Amino acid sequence: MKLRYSTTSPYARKCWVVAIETGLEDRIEFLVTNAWSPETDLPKDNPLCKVPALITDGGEVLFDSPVICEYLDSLHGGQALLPASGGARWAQLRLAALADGILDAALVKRLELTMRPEDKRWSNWIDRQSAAINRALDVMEEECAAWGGDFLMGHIAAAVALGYLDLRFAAEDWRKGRNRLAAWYAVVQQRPSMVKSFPSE
Ligand SMILES: N[C@@H](CCC(=O)N[C@@H](CS)C(=O)NCC(=O)O)C(=O)O
Repeated sequence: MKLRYSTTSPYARKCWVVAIETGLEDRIEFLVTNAWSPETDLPKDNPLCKVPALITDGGEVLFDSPVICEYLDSLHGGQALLPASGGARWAQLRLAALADGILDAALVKRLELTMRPEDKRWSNWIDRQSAAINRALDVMEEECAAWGGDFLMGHIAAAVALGYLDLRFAAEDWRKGRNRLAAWYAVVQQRPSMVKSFPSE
């Protein structure tokens, strides 16, 4: 398999963490891809021109990150990162969606702040993203005590989202007023999968 990724893409990092956690990393060739380069050939694999994109051994291309993560989870014989059915499955899917929503809002905010000319920025739009991120973090703060020692699909997405906030919005300090979530993250960020996939510019 080949994973088109970038070293700072949190969506790609989720796939990388899943690959390590499931013991599949050695079966994947990692291909650094700059989705923003005008010369990129990424659209031949992903018409949306986004990373990550996974080219399977059969030559099929999978995107986006939740699909790739679930596909990888289907390839190993260990404990499923996404429970097959029941409440546990919905809990992980819901948490993963919450975490991906943080990423989506954070990325919109970052693009607005780094790519759009300053005089064309829309502060209400930026504030709306910040509010969504903060509400989602508050939900995680309320719920994380029940996550226990598991590191399943939703937990991976949550850890990667928090890591991305540290990378791009450190000054906003998501930990403030969220001691339980901060304590949870302090533990999971030390997992070998999180250490190895730590973003590099
Ligand atoms: N929903 C997608 C989001 C992927 C995404 O937005 N990737 C960014 C990099 S972090 C990208 O490639 N952006 C290029 C673009 O939006 O044109 C996923 O989960 O994979």
